[in-house]
Amino acid sequence: MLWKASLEATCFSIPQLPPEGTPEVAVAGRSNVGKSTLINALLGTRLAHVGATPGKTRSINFYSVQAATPFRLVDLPGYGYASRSKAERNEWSRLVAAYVERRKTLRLVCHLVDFRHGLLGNDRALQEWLSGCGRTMLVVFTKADKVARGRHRALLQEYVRGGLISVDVPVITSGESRSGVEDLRNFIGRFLGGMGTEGDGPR
Ligand SMILES: Nc1nc2c(ncn2[C@@H]2O[C@H](COP(=O)(O)OP(=O)(O)O)[C@@H](O)[C@H]2O)c(=O)[nH]1
Ligand SMILES: [Mg+2]
Repeated sequence: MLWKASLEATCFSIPQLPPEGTPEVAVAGRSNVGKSTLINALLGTRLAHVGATPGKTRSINFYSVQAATPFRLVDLPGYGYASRSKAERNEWSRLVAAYVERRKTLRLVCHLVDFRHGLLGNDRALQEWLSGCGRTMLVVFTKADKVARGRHRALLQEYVRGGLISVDVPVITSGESRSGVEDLRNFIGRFLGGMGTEGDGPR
């Protein structure tokens, strides 16, 4: 099923966050992991800005998505961009922490990880933090077009054995070739559709 989406809000500070409403699916990952590219592929638009220079997005962007279960896709600013100033990093963590730790309508966090590299130190830190907050996450590998097709299975197994937290088998995607994008769209649709009125996950 096709989704229709529009940019609902761009927030640089806590008071700018839109009121809690429809369920939210957030997308998180290191700067340059391919977050904007994947969001555009998922939504079938060019709403998200694909950057040549990493670490530019400091805002949380909310996309309102019309689907079988309407929801908001939430673009969290990327982390791990070292040359940012300390003050800027603090501002980042305050805003993201306020959102991730307190948002009642946040149902799922898609954790984007570069398929070529697997989980790096700060990816593991993110996973621990999210699970400590009781958040449900799904690992989504990106840039799969950069890895030979024949290696996908073994590499996925290697990453899973190396330890990762994911509510289901990680989805392998490429925003560039669009492979896996439909699988992710279907997963999100099923996940949101399967939620009880209490907001429970599907399984
Ligand atoms: N080969 C390839 N390059 C990608 C893919 N997704 C993103 N990129 C490139 O990676 C860079 C960062 O992408 P962007 O979506 O802005 O990453 P973000 O910082 O996580 O939002 C850009 O140069 C993109 O063209 C992908 O699936 N395959
Ligand atoms: Mg981006």
